[in-house]
Amino acid sequence: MSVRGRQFSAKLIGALAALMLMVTLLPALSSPPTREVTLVVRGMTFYLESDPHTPNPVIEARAGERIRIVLRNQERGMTHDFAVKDLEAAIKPITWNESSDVVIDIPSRPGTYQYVCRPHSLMMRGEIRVTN
Ligand SMILES: [Cu+2]
Repeated sequence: MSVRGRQFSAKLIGALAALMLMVTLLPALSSPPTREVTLVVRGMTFYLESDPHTPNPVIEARAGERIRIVLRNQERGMTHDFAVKDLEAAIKPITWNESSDVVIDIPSRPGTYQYVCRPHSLMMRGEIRVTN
């Protein structure tokens, strides 16, 4: 192959292509897998989608893991959001039947972090509990 009069071997081009593929794939391979946790809001209360009977549940997380919080607002006429101030994570306010999400990198040390719905933080609050 010839580019601007220079000769490039097929071997070199193959090696460059392989290198570019690695650079593209490396971030996906090196980042931790993301676990999805879905929170549903109804009656001014958070519920885990997997446990619809426990209000404002404790969200269990492992130190260093990456979670995606998916928020689903099932309360007609009310706007809700989600925020974990100490982890600088937030989902903007959403209305009925809307969903949104945020990815949170859980700290590498055990601890407890409060999550809230900011407009209704007195009623809608729970904890993310981080364990090893
Ligand atoms: Cu709310």
